[in-house]
Amino acid sequence: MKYLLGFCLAFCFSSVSYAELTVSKGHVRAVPPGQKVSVAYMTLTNNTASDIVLSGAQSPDFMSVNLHRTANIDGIMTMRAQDELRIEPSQSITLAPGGLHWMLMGLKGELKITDQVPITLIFADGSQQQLSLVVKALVN
Ligand SMILES: [Cu+2]
Repeated sequence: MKYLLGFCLAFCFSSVSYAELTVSKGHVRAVPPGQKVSVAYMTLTNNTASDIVLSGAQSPDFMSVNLHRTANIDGIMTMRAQDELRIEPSQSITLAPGGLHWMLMGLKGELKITDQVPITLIFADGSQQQLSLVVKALVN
């Protein structure tokens, strides 16, 4: 938390976009050695008076980061890729097990509990927001 605060103090006020979207409860799920796929969860809150549209994300620790939505279709749990995520003014959207999540594919190293994973959120207007998410065990 100290690290995140320091990061925020250093960078949050250099660009308006950093204060517009609050990211809380962000974490990446730890995976057993050899497993190359994980997920990231977080709560996104729009503090502005206009819509914020997320169009993707990337991380140096993974080959790809994609937004997915888990859905129960005719009794079968499936994941559908989402092209974008629109967050309306004052709205909070929670990415959590059973719903929206960042699908992290192609893990390049290892994910150990308490590690920090850098993730860059990419918005439809081309702006970006840097995050550092802590790695947690399977449970929330
Ligand atoms: Cu997924």
